[in-house]
Amino acid sequence: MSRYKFIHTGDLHLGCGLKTSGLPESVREDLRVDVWKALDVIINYCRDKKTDFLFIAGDLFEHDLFKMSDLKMLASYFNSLKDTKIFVSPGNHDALGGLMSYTAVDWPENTYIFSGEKIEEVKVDDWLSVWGYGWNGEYLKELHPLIGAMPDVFRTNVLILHGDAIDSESPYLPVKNDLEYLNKFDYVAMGHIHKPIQQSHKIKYSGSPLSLSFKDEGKRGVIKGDLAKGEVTTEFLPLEFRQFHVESIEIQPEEDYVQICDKIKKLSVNKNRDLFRITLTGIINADVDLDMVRQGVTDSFYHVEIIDSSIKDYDLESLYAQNENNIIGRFIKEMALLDLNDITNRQALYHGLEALLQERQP
Ligand SMILES: [Mn+2]
Repeated sequence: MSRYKFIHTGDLHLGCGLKTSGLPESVREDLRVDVWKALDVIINYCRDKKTDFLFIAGDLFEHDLFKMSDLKMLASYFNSLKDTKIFVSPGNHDALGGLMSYTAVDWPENTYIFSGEKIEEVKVDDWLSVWGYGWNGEYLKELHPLIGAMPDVFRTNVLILHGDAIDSESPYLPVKNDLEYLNKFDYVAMGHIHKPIQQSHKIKYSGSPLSLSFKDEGKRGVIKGDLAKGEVTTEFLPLEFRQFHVESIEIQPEEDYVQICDKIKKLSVNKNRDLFRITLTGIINADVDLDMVRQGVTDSFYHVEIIDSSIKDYDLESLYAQNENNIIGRFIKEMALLDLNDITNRQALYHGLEALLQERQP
């Protein structure tokens, strides 16, 4: 063949616990199901579009949480692809030396797991080579010891690698200073960074195919590409999964409970699917109970977190009348000499009051 189609993915983290995400267990359970759904979508895409190669750049699963039945399920998915050859370069979470490892099951004939001592070449046909390397342990400090044979410039060479092309100090195979070597390949399918990032026109991260935390804002998907002699073209293919949104809203002191709830609800999109973290800023009416606001908006979202960075709007006159002879009263009097229409002065006043009032509480 003179032309091939491929999909490049990685960092699915199948079997992940998401314990550190801070999300409620019901949401984590949905996300764990979503990860398998993402694999299902990718496998079906390869089958429907008659994709020749599936390149998986590591962290396909979590070795310490994955069960034997999960590994067999993965193998059965791979086995269902009759016309696609699958190449896997294991990463730090699915390392060959992990608690659960690729070595524990037999893989179908269409699957190749890179497990050599060095970066290894598979000659696919008379012009195309696919190279890869599988991690054994948790950390890899440098690329140099992994380099064996050099790619033949007269062939078209694809490298699948799990490592860090962004941070040169990373303990996860830093390759930022190895661009001369990486550029010998026509395409480098990278894994480890969860965001889709193009390090250069031929060194690319597909990112994980779905978002799993508020750190993963924005679209996620896979890279689809075409391989021809000496020529690789790629395109990002977004997948439709839950999105995480981080937003902020400025509250005005004149807004009441219903108005504030409505303002928050307006942010909701994909009501039954997406997750929101909304920070409230500005000055909020002291009579509005934020716990009630949280309850009032919860049904408009699949999951919403309201973070309060607002300042309470105090009734200064009555507060002064009650505290004329103590430090609170003196503070209000002092601050009143400043221009209180100025937002910075007002915030200083409210922050100071908040601190003083809290101190006074038993
Ligand atoms: Mn990784």
